[in-house]
Amino acid sequence: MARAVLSLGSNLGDRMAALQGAVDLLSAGEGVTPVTVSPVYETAPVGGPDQGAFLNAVLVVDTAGAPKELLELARSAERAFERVREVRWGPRTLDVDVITFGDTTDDDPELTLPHPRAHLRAFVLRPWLDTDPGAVLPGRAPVAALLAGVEEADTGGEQELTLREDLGLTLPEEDARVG
Ligand code: PH2
Ligand code: MG
Ligand code: MG
Repeated sequence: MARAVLSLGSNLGDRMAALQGAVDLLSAGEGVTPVTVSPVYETAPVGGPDQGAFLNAVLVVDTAGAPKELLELARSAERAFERVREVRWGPRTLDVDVITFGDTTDDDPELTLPHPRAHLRAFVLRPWLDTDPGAVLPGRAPVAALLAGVEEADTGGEQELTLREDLGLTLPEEDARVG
């Protein structure tokens, strides 16, 4: 059993429906037990073309499967929301990224672990820290220290993010889950 951290993002269509749908589909995956879901943040788009604001959150799961099985589950959730990959880092209905898988570090280009840009992104670090104040990014540093560094470096406010207290994601009831 490994604990994995997944980043969820949407900036196209019904953003909350996509994020909650991702939580539901990932939680129903074979061998997957959801642990926690973070608060939802509205975040300025980082990189890519001019595009709308994202909603971002983090889902923590325990999984009995392999990293690439979790990646495939993430992709199937993206497909369920008809994600179309057009422009790299462009607008998307749903993006699900595997951020960490236990303490695994792996430079496999298909699934680099931890996610190669996680340490640079407030939209990953902030919600992750909310789920676990003691979180550590394997091979790097505590998430709290990484987030402080990102905030300090972000003098232009490009990584601005706002807690959306009016929104919330819920984990499925235990007896409604399969696997
Ligand atoms: N995802 C990206 C690129 N830029 N910016 C924000 N705020 N949130 C994202 O989820 C995001 C992004 C590539 O996946
Ligand atoms: Mg991404
Ligand atoms: Mg992705």
